[in-house]
Amino acid sequence: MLAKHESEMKALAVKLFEINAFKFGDFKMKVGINSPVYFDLRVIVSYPDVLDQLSNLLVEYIKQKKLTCDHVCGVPYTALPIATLISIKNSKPMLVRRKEAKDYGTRKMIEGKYNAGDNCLIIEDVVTSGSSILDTVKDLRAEGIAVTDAVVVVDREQGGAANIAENSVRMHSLFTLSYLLNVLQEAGKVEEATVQSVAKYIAGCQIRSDGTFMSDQPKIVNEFSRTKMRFEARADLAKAKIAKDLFKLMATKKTNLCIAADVTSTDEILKIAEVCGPHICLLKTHVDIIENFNISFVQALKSLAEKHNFLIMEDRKFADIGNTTALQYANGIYKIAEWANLVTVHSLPGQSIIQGIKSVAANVESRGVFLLTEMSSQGNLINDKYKEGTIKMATEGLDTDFIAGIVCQSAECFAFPGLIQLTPGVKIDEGSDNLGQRYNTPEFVVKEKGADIGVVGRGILNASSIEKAASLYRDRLWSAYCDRVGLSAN
Ligand code: 5BU
Repeated sequence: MLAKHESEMKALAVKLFEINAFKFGDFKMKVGINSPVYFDLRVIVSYPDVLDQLSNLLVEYIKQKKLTCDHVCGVPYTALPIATLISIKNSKPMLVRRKEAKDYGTRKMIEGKYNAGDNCLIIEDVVTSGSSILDTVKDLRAEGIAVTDAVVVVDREQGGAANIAENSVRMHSLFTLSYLLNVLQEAGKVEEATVQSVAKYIAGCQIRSDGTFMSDQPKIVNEFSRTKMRFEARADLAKAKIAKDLFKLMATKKTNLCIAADVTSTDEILKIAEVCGPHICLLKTHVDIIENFNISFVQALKSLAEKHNFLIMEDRKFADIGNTTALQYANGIYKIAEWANLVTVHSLPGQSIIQGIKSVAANVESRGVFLLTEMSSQGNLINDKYKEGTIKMATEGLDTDFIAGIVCQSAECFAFPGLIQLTPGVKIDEGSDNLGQRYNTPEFVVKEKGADIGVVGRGILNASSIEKAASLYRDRLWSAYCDRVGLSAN
């Protein structure tokens, strides 16, 4: 720990969280079990200011610890840019360890100029069991290079320090996981419950350097499995402010029903909003099907949203380049940006579509998008590669603070608990319409398919009493959610 630079340390910890260099969720680890916390420091190469700040603090830390060396060597690959900066700032030559020996020329594992007997300081990004450090140490020692110390950015506190100490290497960590968690809690970025869940997991999951667990049967409870978590806890993990708000709204109002107000007159929509308002978390529009759109309609709809505490989503399914989408979102007759809290967006054009919308959003905190990852219609052309790319955009892209959720049909689509799954194609009588729409029951979409919010249009709109139908769908969707997370429905 670097006491002298506490405020910089804290600022960097928060920054790393904000750029998704570490996140909470349900992650598959190398050691074969899932973890509730995941570090991915590879992203820092996209943020030169963060990389610079981090390397400055590491240089200070090395000075404070009085670690002297002839060379520095980063554990491949994530730590390489960090080690490069330390090498330059400390004027210490670098060594590079290959991951595989070349199959031509020299079969050297270590690149750079050195002499047997030189001393090398190891630089690593994140330590779990310490096995990656030990692989690098082995190759350096095979060349006669002495290794006694390793400087790491984050120690996950799962046994790594002890494992490498057994091989006569001292570990010095700039951050420990507990320090990072405390800083995030102090900064109001995560709740105490989240910190406790991670702590419980780490305590129950100590690992040896060969990847086996310390206890015969590690008691690993990952409390961050998306479909098992309650909305309140997921609000804490959400990156987008609007997703946090929607999770909380659902939990307080006890509803995960979105009504698709697919009617063509403003009066009809306002009637739906007035009558069904108390039962819904979200009212979804297709503004371009309205025959008599006008600005006073928008004002009336916004007042009803406030009165009954629901959000408005325009299901516009934007799909153009960033600039055109920005114009479509903010301008024209509808001026969607002014009244829709959320809009749906195709990931097809790539990251730029999100940037376009975000650039003209009325207020980034009260706006956001849902990315379409799967569709309910028969024969749609979305494939696995497209889906993977979409989820990557929602969890690792530059605008995760603007992505509230995913429109999809299955729980397998994504694991991150901070995103909301919105699932259309819901009806008490399953089946299909005559234009390719496919329906599943509220229980099936929530319990089997991972839906957080169920979208119901004609199931309610065609009922003799839309108020009663909305109340019925609300009860069925909410009970299914309660069952799923182990809550009592009342
Ligand atoms: P329905 O009347 O319950 O079939 O209405 C479903 C609504 O959800 C409708 O507004 C569609 O445009 C919307 N929808 C959908 O049905 N399927 C999808 O995959 C997506 C949106 Br994305």
